Amino acid sequence: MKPIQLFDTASSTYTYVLFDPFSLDAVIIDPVDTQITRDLAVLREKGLRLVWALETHAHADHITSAGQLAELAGAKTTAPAESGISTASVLLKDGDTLDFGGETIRALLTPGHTAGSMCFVWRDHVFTGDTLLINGCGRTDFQSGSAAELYHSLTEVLFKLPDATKVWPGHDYQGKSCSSIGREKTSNARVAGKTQAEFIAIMEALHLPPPKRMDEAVPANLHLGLRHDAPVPHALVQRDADGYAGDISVTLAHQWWQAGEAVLVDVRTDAERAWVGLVPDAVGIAWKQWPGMSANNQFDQALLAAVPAGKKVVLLCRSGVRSIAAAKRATELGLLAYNILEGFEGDPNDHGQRGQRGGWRFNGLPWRQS
Ligand SMILES: N[C@@H](CCC(=O)N[C@@H](CS)C(=O)NCC(=O)O)C(=O)O
Ligand SMILES: [Fe+2]
Repeated sequence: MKPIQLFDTASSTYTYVLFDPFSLDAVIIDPVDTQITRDLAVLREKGLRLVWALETHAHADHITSAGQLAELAGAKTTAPAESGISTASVLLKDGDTLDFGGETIRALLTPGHTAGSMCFVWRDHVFTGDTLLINGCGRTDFQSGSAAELYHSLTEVLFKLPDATKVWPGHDYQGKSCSSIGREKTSNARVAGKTQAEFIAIMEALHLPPPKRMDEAVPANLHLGLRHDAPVPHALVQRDADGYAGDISVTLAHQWWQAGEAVLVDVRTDAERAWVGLVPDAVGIAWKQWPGMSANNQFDQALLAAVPAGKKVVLLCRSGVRSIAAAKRATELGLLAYNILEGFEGDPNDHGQRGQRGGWRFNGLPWRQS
């Protein structure tokens, strides 16, 4: 089993996709915002379900797409607890594990490039972020970097892995793609055979120019690439006077769903859902599937059965017409009901956290393959 290695030429960043061949549950490591279409296409082509989006650290040279992947592909996000990335669903500590299907990833805390940097071990592979590069290592001159700590992380943590462990770096600036612990231990120009003092001297003498996009990238990455500072039009418009609780954006719906606060209900017909696909994580309960059906009793029963007490219900359809009618009905039934703005086709004017995207689609790709 090998990881899928993907490269972003603008930032020389490697992104990795790992998957369990049986369940097709997948993980992505260090995704790049400008490559999200490529990454979603890879997932779709292979029929993978993205379970986790992992960050090795808060990057200084490019912006992550982890936040967007959470919204679009339904992934849960993780980041090192000490990375300062506050919005990840799970903050990892040294030795924590993450499961995807029958596979497990183990997090190793490897400070040095940044204070919170982590590497991830999967089978006989290690994803080293910017801690260990091929014949190099991450710089240590910003983001709480420390050459002394990096020396320890390299020699006492990574080099203690079996020599045959394959090394998959977060960047390569010379066209190299994979190495091994054994090879780096014996031939890495910065660290092999060096004392800690020699290593620190090498790092201090690098005098690298700052990454070009640093000022923009670091603050964005602390929010997983989502622009929390930007206004989010239509995030929640109260509609109590109209007979239901409110209209909400897809972003907010997704947040509520991730937090376990709301049930998503897709009220399109079975035929529509079969054609376009069920919105992932939504329950399909068609609104007036059979015209003339008296009192739509079947809808009422199914809806009440789907929404546990204390949870909100968020309704969606193709264009936002039926979901409003359904939200009003749900309110009559005693539920706290919201409508998703513009429905499945999306709101092209929602330029909030979701940037240029609209609704459940991004560049024509569904929010997530179900
Ligand atoms: N030239 C690149 C900066 C590259 C850079 O500084 N990369 C960091 C990783 S975020 C590093 O640690 N590089 C190590 C090195 O170049 O030896 C840019 O402007 O984005
Ligand atoms: Fe970095």
